[in-house]
Amino acid sequence: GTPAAVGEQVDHEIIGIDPGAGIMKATAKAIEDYELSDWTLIEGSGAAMTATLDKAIKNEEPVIITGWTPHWMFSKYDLKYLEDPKKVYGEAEEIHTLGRKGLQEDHPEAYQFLDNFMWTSDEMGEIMTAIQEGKSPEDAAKEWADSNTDRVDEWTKDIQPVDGKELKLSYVAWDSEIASTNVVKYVLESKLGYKVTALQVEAGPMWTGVANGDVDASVAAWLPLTHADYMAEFEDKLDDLGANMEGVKTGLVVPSYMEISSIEDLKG
Ligand code: PBE
Repeated sequence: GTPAAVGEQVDHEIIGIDPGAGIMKATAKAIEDYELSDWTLIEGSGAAMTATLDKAIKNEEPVIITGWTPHWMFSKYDLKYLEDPKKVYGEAEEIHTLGRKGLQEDHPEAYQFLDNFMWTSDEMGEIMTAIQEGKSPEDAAKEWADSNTDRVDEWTKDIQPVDGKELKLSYVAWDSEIASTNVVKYVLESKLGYKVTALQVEAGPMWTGVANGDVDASVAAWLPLTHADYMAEFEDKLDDLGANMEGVKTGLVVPSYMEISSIEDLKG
């Protein structure tokens, strides 16, 4: 229906995720910059957001979510990003790998692999879809890595395996980061001889853990915009190993059957 009707149909609610996510800060800014003062951003989790999306689509009802790519929801449902003429959600976003200070000296083998690790949204998407269809993250990551040995070999080329050294990764339970962290964990363990703990935490602690050295690395930093606040706070206390994926994106997402096309259409 018309923009005004859409607001009423969805109770002026945007379905968000966990409060520490960068996309929540960006959406709060979108509400300000697009003058959407009668709209509320609902906090929850990635899982609660996709459950709400699924229910709305089954009922062919309108719904507005905070979404991102890569994500399995774009292959499962017919969805579209709302245009963002003010570029509140940024442009040319990447996912970066972070290492704690001293990682390169203490774990040169892991560091080299983490520095080499770079893949595509299609590759991540294969794992995300397998998990969404019911595989455990561990099994999905293992099966992907075992059937893409050429990729794994590139990332681990000329690195000598270690003998059971322990390594800690941190990540947030976003579907994209569940996929990447499990692949990295599996390669570190099966190819490089590490014993890896993957700590599932909130976004703030994911960054502070690497910055204060409690955690060795994370492959879940979205930059330059999504985690800009965290980066500004911690950039001197950690190493940015650069992009492990390019061309990622965040924004407001709706089912394609909704008639609105821009965030500006939410006004009024
Ligand atoms: N995300 C997925 C995260 C980064 C990864 C877009 C939900 C965020 O908004 O912080």
